[in-house]
Amino acid sequence: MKTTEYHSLDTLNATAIKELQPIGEKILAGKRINFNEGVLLFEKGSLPFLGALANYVREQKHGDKTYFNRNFHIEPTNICVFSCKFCAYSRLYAHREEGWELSMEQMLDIVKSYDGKPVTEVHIVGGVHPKMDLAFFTTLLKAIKAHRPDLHIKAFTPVELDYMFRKAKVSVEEGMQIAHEAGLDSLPGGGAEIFHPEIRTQICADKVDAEGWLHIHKTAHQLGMHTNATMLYGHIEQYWHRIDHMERLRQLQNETGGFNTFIPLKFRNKDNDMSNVPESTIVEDLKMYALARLYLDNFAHIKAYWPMLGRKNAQLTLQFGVNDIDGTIDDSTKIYSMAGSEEQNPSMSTADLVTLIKQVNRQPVERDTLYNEIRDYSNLSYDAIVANPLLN
Ligand code: V47
Ligand code: SF4
Repeated sequence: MKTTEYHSLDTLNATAIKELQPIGEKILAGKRINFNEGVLLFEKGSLPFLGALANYVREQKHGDKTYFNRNFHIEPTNICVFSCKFCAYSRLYAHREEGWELSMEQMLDIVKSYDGKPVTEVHIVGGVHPKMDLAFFTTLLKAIKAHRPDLHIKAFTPVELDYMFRKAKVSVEEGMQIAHEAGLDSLPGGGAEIFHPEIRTQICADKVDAEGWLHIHKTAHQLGMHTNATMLYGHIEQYWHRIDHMERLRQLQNETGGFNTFIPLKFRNKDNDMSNVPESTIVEDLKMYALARLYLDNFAHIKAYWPMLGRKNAQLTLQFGVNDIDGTIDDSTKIYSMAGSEEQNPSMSTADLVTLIKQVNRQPVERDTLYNEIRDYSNLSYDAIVANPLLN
């Protein structure tokens, strides 16, 4: 077994971080790192080195604050015209008896089941169903808003929107205007995968490309909407593809400032056409979060999606640049459980989420979708939260 020999602290410094020290100093001075520096950090940065830097940046931006929100998910269907190789969740229309298709009434019933509950957001994302078109979804958006006007609707990835707009024969600008006027408040981050065509053509060749994805987000930003961005990492891509992905996001963010959050999504390999590709280790996962925090200096927030990572790992990410751990969610999210995540029924109460954050000495703060702070839970005990129907 290979062991590292450390003769003194000085040797430790010299061997482990000499090459990376100027990059570290740049970060500590608040300067932006470039593409090559990002790749070098991935290739040569040790986890403690990257973690210390990412934690520094996180604390500069947010102190100990760790955000979560109270939301629920609706997945209208898993029928999909596309066949992304990593997707364990979708079924082709020809095999629709193996999948699900929620009717308008069923989706409204889900919304109504949260009546009186203090959720602030509904997250709606699913497969690309050939019959659920722009007219269907604008009717849904209007019906949700009519029932609960204060609920923030974060819905549809550019993959779904691009298909809807093309089918309705409207431009991206017209389509986004229609959807926004019907009640669409913001866009989630999905469908981004890996932007670079060298990888994208191998894992999801037939859906919207990088330029199309970025154009839809840019159009949303120009309408005053905020959006998220994701990256599906830890499969066949190399480090430079990840940096390329983040570079494209950083450039658009420079232009519009419309992104709220970046969410690295760890590839899970169960029951899909990439099951032969091993999953990344927790060390790689934490490096990814740290690099996201370091490279995306113009993104306010880095989010860990706990249903995919598991609760204990989500706690760890809070030391590696992450300042948001999504929401309470509900057990209807299937895209990860079907691809093998630990969380088969991803649901956590507010009291559980707050405990998870407090256990690692961070400050739990409930936010809305746009990061307006709703409540600081630092001084509320588990029992006090559980006892208060407005909080749990
Ligand atoms: O785009 C699909 C990913 C995404 C797998 O904006 C997989 O707040 C891992 O974007 N292994 C959709 N990931 C989900 C998404 C999302 C999730 C949580 C919060 C937000 C937000 C957005 O799920 C897809 C794809 O990248 N995905 N299959 C898989 N096997
Ligand atoms: Fe369809 Fe989305 Fe699955 Fe791709 S990832 S096959 S677009 S549901």
